[in-house]
This record gives sequence, structure tokens and C-alpha cells, in this order.
Amino acid sequence: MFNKIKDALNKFARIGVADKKAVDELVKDIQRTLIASDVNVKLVFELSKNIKEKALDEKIPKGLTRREHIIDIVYKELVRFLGEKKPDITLAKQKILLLGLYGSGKTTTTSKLAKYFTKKGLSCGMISCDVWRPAAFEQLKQLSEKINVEVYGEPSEKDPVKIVRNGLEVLKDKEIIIVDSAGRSALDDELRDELVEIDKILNPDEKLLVLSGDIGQAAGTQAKEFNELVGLTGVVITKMDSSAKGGGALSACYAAGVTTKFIGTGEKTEDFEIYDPVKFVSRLLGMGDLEGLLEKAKEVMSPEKAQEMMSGDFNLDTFYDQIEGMKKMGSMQKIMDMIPMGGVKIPKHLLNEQQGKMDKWKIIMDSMTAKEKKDPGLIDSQRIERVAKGAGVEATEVKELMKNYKQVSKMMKKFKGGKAFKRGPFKEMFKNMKGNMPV
Ligand SMILES: Nc1nc2c(ncn2[C@@H]2O[C@H](COP(=O)(O)OP(=O)(O)OP(=O)(O)O)[C@@H](O)[C@H]2O)c(=O)[nH]1
Ligand SMILES: [Mg+2]
Repeated sequence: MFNKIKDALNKFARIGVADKKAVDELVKDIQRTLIASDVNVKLVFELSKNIKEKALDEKIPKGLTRREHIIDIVYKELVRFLGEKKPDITLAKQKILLLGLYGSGKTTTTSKLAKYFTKKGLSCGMISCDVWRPAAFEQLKQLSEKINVEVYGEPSEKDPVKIVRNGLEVLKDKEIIIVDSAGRSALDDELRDELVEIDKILNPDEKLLVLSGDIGQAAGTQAKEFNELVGLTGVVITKMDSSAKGGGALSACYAAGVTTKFIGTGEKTEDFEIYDPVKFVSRLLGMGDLEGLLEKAKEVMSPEKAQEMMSGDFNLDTFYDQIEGMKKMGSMQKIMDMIPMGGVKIPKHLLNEQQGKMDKWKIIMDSMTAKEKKDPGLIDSQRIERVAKGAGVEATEVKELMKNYKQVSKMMKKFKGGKAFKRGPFKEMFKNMKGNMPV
């Protein structure tokens, strides 16, 4: 979304002297990007003014170069207007009401939240009280099957309040109750009345407004209106993956005085995270988000499995698990976005190609015997021919898989010896992280 800020900073980093001209240029680039992301013009000018003033007037702290100091200022200013603090998410018994206009992502977010709390070990139930959208209950039910969470709904009932009341009774043993309400094209009287009624009967601990990132700064007005109506406890901004205006939505909500608690980053139930402004800005500035990646990796890989991978034998079974794990973590693009690469960009088509290859490798491995996977040394040219036939691919493709497996296997051995951290790309990676860390 804000890739251009990363570019502007890289450009700035390449210029020999960090003088007034360079700072002006940087600020201009940042301004252009923020305005294209639909950030409020007044905010953009305020931010630019602060950056310029601090960059030229403030004393450079010891140990920082002038350039590092300016990057630090940009970083802090961005954090300041994108929300400052990571919100607290209560992990205890509670009722959550999701509200918002048409198509903002309420139903999807209902299931994402249920998955989030289930992963934290809390029992969840969902109530669909959207009596407006045809098949609203069916949509949530299908999502519920994927995440294995109970859902309550009454497709033929026309009174949402009744549904909520009955749902609360049926799901009374659940720790977390999430209610998906109906949307409208605007916050009209009808929707106002309905939400006030639901609010009264449900008495929710959290009232989260779901906003689509693509509405940009209009998010601020909506947040204000809904806040006045029911008293929001926060907002969820969805479609942060597909909208260039997400930054506008985030800054507008912050300026409107409501906390962004979660962001949606894709259509799948796992494309969801707690909104952390510091992490978000780090990502914008291209320092990567190693922490986020590790957190995700922890979720998809059990500690036993990780242990086995690091200490046990590395064979095609473990290689297969690794590929599976990576798929669960999300697309290659997302993984790469989280790893600091020192401003190096991997072309999208190459990443997509890689993703396609991994899918194929899984099919190829499915044509191998258990013995072969455990002991890949067995796989000679004759076996390669057989496997290729079984998987419906060319023998060269099987060979390519074996070549890659051997490379990873070598790397894993180095990992075990701890050498990887002292040599090669990892050394670069850590050096780069330190050099770029502005705080
Ligand atoms: N790319 C992307 N798509 C999303 C995200 N969240 C939701 N969507 C998509 O947005 C569309 C609308 O999502 P819903 O969850 O049905 O929205 P809703 O607010 O319940 O819609 P109504 O019930 O009609 O008011 C669906 O196609 C979702 O898959 C997200 O974070 N990223
Ligand atoms: Mg819906």
C-alpha cells in the first residue's frame, strides 16, 4: 500500500548528503504518497511540517547519523498519526457486536474473530442476526464449518432482536459470543433503530465497527456517526491487502478518536491481525516485520514439529511439511513482505512462479513411496522416471525438486551447526536490521 514511502526513503538513503534539499525532496515524496492513499490533506501538511522542522532543527542524538536521525523522525511521525499504541485485546468471556455498512466485511470478520479467539483457547459461538441479506446465515454457516465454531441463526425469522435473544440462550456456555449484524448502504433511521435494539438486548462488551479500507478518509466520518449512535469500542479495517487507501482509513479513524483494533489482510480466515501501528509503520518503511513472521510461523508449526525439523533428520517428509507450513503462512509475497531485505524487491512474477512450483512439488512428492521420502538417497534415475509418470510431470521437474531439496537440506545442516547465523544471507539480514532500526 505505502510501498512508495519505502521507495522515497530508499532514494533518500542513496543521496550522499542529508541536507535541506534532500529533506525537502523526501517530504515531497511522502506527501505525494500519503495524498494518493487518501490521507487528509491537513494531516499530511502537519506531518510534513513536523518532519521538516525536526529534521533541520533538532539536535542529532549521539550515535545516529543525520540520515538515520531523519528516518527516525519520519518513523515516529508516521506512528504518531497512524495510532501510536497497540490496542489491548481482552482474552476473557465477552460478547462482541460487529456492525457496519454493506459489504464492509462484517460476516468475514465474524469468522476471523471466532478463529482468533478459538486459537487463544476460548470457546466461541457466532450469531447471525442479519435478516436483510438473503442467505446471510448460510454464508456464516459455511464459514463456521471451516473453523469448526458453532453458529446460531433463524433464516426465516424477520426480527433480529429475537434471533439474538434465542442465540444467547443456545450459546450460553460459550465464552465468546460474536454477533454479525446486517448492513445498509448508509446509516439510515432503519439501521439506527435496529442497531440500538440489538445493542440493548445483547449488551455487548465490544462494539466493533467494520470498515473497508478502500473508503479511505470517509472511514473517519462513518466512525464518528456510529460512535455517536452506540459508543464504539473500536474499529476493524478490512481489505488492507487490496486497497491503496488503507492508510487514509487508518489515519482518519485515529483522528476521529476511535481505536483500530484489528485489520483484515485477505479473504481467508487467517488473514487477520491485531493492528499494531509500530509494526505497521516498520513494514511501510521496509524494515520488515520479522516478529510478525515468527509469530505466524509459531502458529502454523507445532513446537514438536519445529523441534523435529531443527534437530532430527531432514528428509522429503520434512521438506513437504515445510512447504505446507509456508502455504499456511500465506502467499510468498506476504512472507517476503515480512522479511527485511534491505530494500531489495523480488519481482512479483518470480514469487508467483515459486508458489506454483511448490504446489507442483507437493504433487510430485505424493507419487513417492514412504520409504523414498524417508530416505531420498534411494531416488535414482529409474525412480525419477517412475515418479514423474505417476505425477504426470516431466522427469526434469522431479530433478529440479530433488535439487532444491538438497539445497535446503544443506542449509538445515548449517542451521544445526549454528553457522547460518554467522555466514551468508543471515549475517546480512541481521546487519541490515540493526542498521535500519530507528528506535
Ligand atoms: N481482500 C479482502 N477481501 C475481504 C476482506 N474482508 C472481507 N473481504 C471480502 O469482501 C466481501 C464482503 O465481505 P462480507 O464479510 O460478506 O461483508 P459484509 O459486511 O458481511 O456484507 P453485507 O452482509 O452484505 O453487509 C467478500 O467478498 C469478502 O470475501 C479482506 O480483509 N480482504
Ligand atoms: Mg454480512
